Amino acid sequence: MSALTAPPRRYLARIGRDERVWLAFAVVWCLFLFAIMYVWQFYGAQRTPIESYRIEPAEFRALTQDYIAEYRIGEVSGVPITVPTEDGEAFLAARAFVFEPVLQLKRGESVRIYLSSYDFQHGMSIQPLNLNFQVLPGYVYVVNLTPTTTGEFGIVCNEYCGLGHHAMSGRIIVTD
Ligand SMILES: [Cu+2]
Repeated sequence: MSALTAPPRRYLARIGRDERVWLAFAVVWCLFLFAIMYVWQFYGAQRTPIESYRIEPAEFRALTQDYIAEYRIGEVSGVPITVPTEDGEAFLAARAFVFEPVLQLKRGESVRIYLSSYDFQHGMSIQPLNLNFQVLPGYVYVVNLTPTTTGEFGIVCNEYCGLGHHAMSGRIIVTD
C-alpha cells in the first residue's frame, strides 16, 4: 500500500488482544493514581493547603498592610521584613511582580501563613524545597508551615503573570 492511499475503513473492527491488555493496564493505572491522591493527602509528607476562604483582593491588601505595619522588623531591597504575630500568624501577598513581605520565621515554630494575591494569579514556589502553591486573587489559602532547617529560602513565581514574571521573587528567612 502506498503512503498516499487512505487506510482501510475498519474503525469498528475488534481490537487485538495486545491492545486490549494495554488499554486495561492503562485504565487500572489511572484508577490507581486517582485513588492514591487521597492517600497522599493524608499520609504524604507534602500536603497542599485544604483550608481556604474567599476574600476581596482589596480587603486582603488592607489586612496585609496592617500586618506589615505592626510586625515589620526591617527591610531588604525595598521589601519589608516581618515576623509572625504572637498567635503564629503571618500574611504573604503576591502582586505584580513581587512577594511581600519577606517572612522571618523561627525554626521549629509553626506558622499559619495567609497567602493570596492583590491582582493576578501567581504561583508560590519555595526553593530549593520545591513546595508549590497556587496564589489566586479572591481566595486566601492557609499554609501551615513548620520550618525544620535554618537559612534563606527563595520564593519564585511559577505561574506566568505578566511581563515582569521572570523577575518575580520573594524570600523566607528561618533563624534559630
Ligand atoms: Cu508570575
